[in-house]
Amino acid sequence: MAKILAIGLVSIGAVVALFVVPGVVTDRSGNGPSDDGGNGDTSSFAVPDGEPTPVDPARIMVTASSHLPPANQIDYDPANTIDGDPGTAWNSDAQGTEGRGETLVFRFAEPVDLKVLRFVNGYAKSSGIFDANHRLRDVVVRTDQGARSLTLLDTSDPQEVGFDFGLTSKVIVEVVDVYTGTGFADSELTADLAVSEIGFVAIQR
Ligand SMILES: [Ca+2]
Repeated sequence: MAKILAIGLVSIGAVVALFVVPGVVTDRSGNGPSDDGGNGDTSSFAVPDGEPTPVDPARIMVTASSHLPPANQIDYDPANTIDGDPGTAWNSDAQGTEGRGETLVFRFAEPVDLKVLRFVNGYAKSSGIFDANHRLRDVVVRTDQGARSLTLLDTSDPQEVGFDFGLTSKVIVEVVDVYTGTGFADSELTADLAVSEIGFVAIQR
């Protein structure tokens, strides 16, 4: 069953994704629409027509369950996930969890018909920093239409998943499991969960 769902996902991705990176994400849930996607009321919005295009980061507000305080003139704000720069990242301020249970919430200025999620996983600033920090592994993506479980690849290369996520005013990324970083030897720096970029391709008004 899982294999069939994964194949279905790839097929859909090939249709809707503009820049498909093959073999990106495994969909393990196949959950259909459910009522656990939050309280967004999109009933008054018609599904927009047209081609999927990247959602302008200026029309996204992002928050996180935690983030590291700035240090050495580097900040770790969740907004770093939508600044288009793989050299900046959100880092969780996870204590003993390696980032499991953390959430990122992206709210759109108006609902979009979401087709593709793009990720630059980990702290992609350099291979050493990427390896040292934790990376997303298993996540649950919640929209106004329901929830889906995804497994990301352990790479700093861009990866994406195409799927008909539906009309939604927000995306919540819940961290279920991580690829554990090696940490920083001979340093007081701590390893944290890092995500450099998350992008959204959608049919928009
Ligand atoms: Ca960034």
